[in-house]
Amino acid sequence: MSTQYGEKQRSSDKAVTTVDAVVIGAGFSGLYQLLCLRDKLGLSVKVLEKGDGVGGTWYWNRYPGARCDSESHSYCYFFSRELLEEWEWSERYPEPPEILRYLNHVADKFDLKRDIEFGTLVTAARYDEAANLWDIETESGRRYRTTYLITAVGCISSANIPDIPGLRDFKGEWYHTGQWPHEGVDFSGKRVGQIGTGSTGIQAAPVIAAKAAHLTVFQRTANYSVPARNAPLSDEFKQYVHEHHDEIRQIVQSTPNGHPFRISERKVFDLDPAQRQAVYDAAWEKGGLQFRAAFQDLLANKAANDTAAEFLKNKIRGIVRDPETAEALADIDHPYAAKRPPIDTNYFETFNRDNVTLVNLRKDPIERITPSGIKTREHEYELDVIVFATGFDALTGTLLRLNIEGRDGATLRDFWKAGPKTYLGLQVPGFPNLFTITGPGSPSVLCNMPVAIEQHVEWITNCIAYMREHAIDRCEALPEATDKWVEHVNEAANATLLPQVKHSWYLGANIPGKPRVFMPYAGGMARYRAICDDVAAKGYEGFVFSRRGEDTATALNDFTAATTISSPGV
Ligand code: NA7
Repeated sequence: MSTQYGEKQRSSDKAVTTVDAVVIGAGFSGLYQLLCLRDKLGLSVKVLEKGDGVGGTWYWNRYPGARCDSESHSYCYFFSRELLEEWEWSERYPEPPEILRYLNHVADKFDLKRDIEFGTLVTAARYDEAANLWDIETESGRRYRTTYLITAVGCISSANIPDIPGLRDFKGEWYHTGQWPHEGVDFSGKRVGQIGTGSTGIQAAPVIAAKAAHLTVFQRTANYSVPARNAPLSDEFKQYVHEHHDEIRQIVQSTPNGHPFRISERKVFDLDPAQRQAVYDAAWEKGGLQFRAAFQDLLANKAANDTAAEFLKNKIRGIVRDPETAEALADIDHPYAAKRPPIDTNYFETFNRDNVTLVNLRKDPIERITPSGIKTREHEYELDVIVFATGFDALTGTLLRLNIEGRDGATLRDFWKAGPKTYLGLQVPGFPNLFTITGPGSPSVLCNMPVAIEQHVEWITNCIAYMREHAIDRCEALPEATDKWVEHVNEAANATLLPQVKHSWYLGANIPGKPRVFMPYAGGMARYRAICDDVAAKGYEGFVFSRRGEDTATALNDFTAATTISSPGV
């Protein structure tokens, strides 16, 4: 224990809680991690959660129009047959209140809340090498000591509020969609300005426009969107789900993106233009993220992608009546689905309303926020409310804000200053026994999240179980394995069109000064799962196991040498 920290520790001993594991966050990942460590392994566990309830993303994102864009029957846990059988979703894409009901049901069913400290913001975590324990500080002053520290903080939980001059002087109300007031916002009779046209802005605009006196949408980058075709689930579909849990699980766990549909095996240029048009027409009618599964090569071949892009741009031109607005909305500069592809309910139709205006920031950029609205280079827009649908400091933002210090006081912020480096998205060298659920370098946001989460939680649980069975105190990613994994993450991304979008948050480009590194693993969830299984089967290849008091050079497994990333060819 370092002197400085040791002194602090003694002065507030009473407020220190010691447990086997601390999990940060009580969303999908934190709840399941608690259940696994406590009820399967018998560990003492505390979950530290900033919010006053479970739900993670869904606790915070309650903006108008918020809806999950994974289909409900796949946006759930698959680990418990009983849970699958007793829960019934009501719509194709659930809204936050329904997802929160589901997660509260899970938390109550498995009696999880007694081990969750709500309203607890973690402000720092330091590894104490001599004790092989993590010391965790919280905003309230309460402290925790733990062997295993597991972050379950989600990938899109740190709001990005752009630093536009003048915001402080704005006399109206303003909100970020990811920090939405729980009591809601009344837009009636108000002039609303919405900045941002990502998945969130595209969901929010139609709902805000239906209430507000006027909505002005400030668009920097035009975006594709496919109709979600949300609807209540029919009795027939609910019956199908109840009878096919195993099959649905098998599909979500074997597809590259964890969704309950398979990607077509046909390629775009296998079909003639008329046949292709028929495929796109059918996919448009079906709606949702499934559109990108219409052909197997949409994300690998630019010419193939161009055909989808042109189809979707033509849809915009066909829907939006004002030609100038239609052109600004269809002036999309990146391949379809190379940025996160939104799905919507009447987004483009919203621009046919008399009370909606589109401002094309590429032609007329925002200069500043004034006390009464937003001033672009050429116009001034009087506003009562500004809605920032401006996204998140994704994948790394929340992890860095935890102020994590590993071995020898090295900080995660410093280790990641040129971009995140992890082994399998699960661990970082120099940070023993720290596990990052859906961390950068894992499929995370490129996958239906609960599917990625279940795999990570189970892998971490098995790893900790293995350590305990073999009296191993410490697990740490090897630097060589980490470098190879980072290389592999880059290769996987470069085999797709994804890194070609220079302004994508997958690359960190939405945050000024953030290193431009492609962060999620684009090699597919099924392949990733097989790689992780293989690593574990080989005695946790690429990780080093050691006992307290021993250094990593006397590792208990055989993998101190550089390892190769096995590619099981799935
Ligand atoms: P996104 O996808 O990051 O979208 C943010 C939007 O805000 C996007 O249109 C940005 O334009 C825009 N933006 C950001 N900063 C500015 C400034 N300074 N000026 C103008 N416009 C700006 O976030 P979402 O919340 O929509 O979606 C995040 C994920 O949440 C989504 O993938 C789902 O998984 C759920 P840009 O494209 O950067 O030019």
